[in-house]
Amino acid sequence: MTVSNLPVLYSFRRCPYAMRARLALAAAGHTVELREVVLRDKPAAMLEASPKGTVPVLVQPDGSVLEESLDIIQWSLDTAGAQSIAAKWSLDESFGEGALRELVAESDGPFKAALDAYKYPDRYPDREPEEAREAGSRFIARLDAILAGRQYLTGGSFSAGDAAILPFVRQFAHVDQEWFYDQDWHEVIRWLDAFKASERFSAIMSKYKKWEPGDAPVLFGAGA
Ligand SMILES: N[C@@H](CCC(=O)N[C@@H](CS)C(=O)NCC(=O)O)C(=O)O
Repeated sequence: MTVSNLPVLYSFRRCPYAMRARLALAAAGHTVELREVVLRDKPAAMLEASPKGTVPVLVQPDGSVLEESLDIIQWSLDTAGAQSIAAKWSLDESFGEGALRELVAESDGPFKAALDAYKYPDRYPDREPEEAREAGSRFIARLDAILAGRQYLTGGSFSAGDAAILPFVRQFAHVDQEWFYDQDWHEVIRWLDAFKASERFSAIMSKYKKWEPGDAPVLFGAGA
């Protein structure tokens, strides 16, 4: 396969949406050309493909564009190699696809809003950081209950749900690690710490220099 046949992923290392897209692409066994974006100086080629200007963006060789991280996860699952990981939203009947999607929606909605207000109090003067942390904590407590007795959200295998939610829980934990690790969330702390120590995580957190047109292609994923 030549590089020109590979999808192009516009990505930003620390963006949790881009992180979950990279997690899903890697877990599904895909190889893409990664173009590291600096958000204050987005490349024209990315904006041409996706004028809304958020990362991640996945541009296929035929020119079609996925510009939402959940769509990139879904594409990763739909096209995953048969032998790849838990390439499903759910592997466990007791916590099915609908429930997992609802959990991801809560993560992307109320939890993300609480995370932002807690992490960036100056940007959200109308919301008390303590109240925001409390609201976020309710979601963490919900995850803690789900994770009791399971290694991952849907059972014994890393799933799209773990990929979709973990980068945001990591951000929440990092606002005040001392406080977070002092809470009674043993299951979430175990799940988060195992993720942070995993090969899977280090493989998606490599550092790349900002992409410039004409750069030699940088491959990311299974075939990199
Ligand atoms: N709904 C989008 C959200 C992506 C998003 O907001 N990404 C942020 C970075 S984490 C971004 O690109 N913001 C644009 C900017 O800061 O200019 C998705 O799921 O892909």
